[in-house]
Amino acid sequence: MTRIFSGIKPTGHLTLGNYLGAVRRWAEVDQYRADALFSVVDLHALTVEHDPARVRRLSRQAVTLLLAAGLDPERCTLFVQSHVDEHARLSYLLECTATDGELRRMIQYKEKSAAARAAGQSVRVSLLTYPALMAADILAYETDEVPVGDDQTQHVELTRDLAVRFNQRYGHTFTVPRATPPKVGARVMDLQDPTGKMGKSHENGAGIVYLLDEPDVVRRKVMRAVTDSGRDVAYDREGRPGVANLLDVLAACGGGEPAELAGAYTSYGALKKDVAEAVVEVLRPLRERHASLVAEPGYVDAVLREGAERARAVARPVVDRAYRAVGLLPPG
Ligand code: AQP
Repeated sequence: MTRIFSGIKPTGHLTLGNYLGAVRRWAEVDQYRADALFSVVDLHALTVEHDPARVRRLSRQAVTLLLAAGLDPERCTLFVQSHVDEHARLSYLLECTATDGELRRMIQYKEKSAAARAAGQSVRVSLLTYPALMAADILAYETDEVPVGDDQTQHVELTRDLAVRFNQRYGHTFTVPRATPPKVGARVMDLQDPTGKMGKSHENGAGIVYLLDEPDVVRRKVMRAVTDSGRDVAYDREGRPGVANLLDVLAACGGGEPAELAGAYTSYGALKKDVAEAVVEVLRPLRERHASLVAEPGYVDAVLREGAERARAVARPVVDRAYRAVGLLPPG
């Protein structure tokens, strides 16, 4: 059976980008067709300045939202990364497989290290080694497919390179995975800066629709989305990224092809109204289920306990094998 692994970082409140680009497909498709593991990858949230209490709170909220979005613990394994030691154990071996040049070439490292320096902050070593940890997340589970949005495909490519290199050097140890981006919703852009992705850790909340936003907040954000000075509605990602993003979101929420949907509108106002209502409807059941799950903390704890146990049982033999392969003496 195909094995799937994917994760989400507790670096902010989950966004519409997370949902349309990743979580919806995990819930609606992936957990039914494969042996799927999904993780709130909390160690990754420590690679930049962080507030411990916030990371803890956001980790729990992310798990609760994933359940609310439809992940079914009877069908998939849902766990928190730091509950399974094998991720950190394997990450070190992969740091010993990667080169510093490879890690420095990662777009995310370049962007985030530049932003930290510009803000007068130092850059944590873990920001550079982040892709080795991400590779460990994937390779520990003999993963075949990694369903991620476009923004993560470079890291999955590096994971493939590391797996191939490790296997060549030390003997076959890892399955070589591949990224599987969704057909629609692969890259939801920020409503205020449609040339940049809608990312949960980004500063400008006005351009980001959070999954727990009240319907009126969603409407306001969509109605204020940046478009351009043109009047006719056309789908042109390069020339008119704001309008194209709205059409992409409409297609992802309500169906249809963005370019065809454009033909039904003669004004930006009408388009925005329909986008806002489509998003509100997609988020409504999710917000309702989230509210009832918050009232059942014991259930969420039990899901996480069992998820970590199942994940550990898969990862441990793989990571032990990798430790032996590189020449580390097994404990007696
Ligand atoms: N805007 C997006 N459009 C489509 N997919 C997206 N994903 C994230 N943003 C978009 C996908 O959601 C999954 C989990 O993402 P993440 O937690 O790694 O990224 P984030 O929400 O973008 O969080 P950050 O902290 O704000 O991320 P960075 O550091 O990248 O700026 C992934 O499958 C991702 O592709």
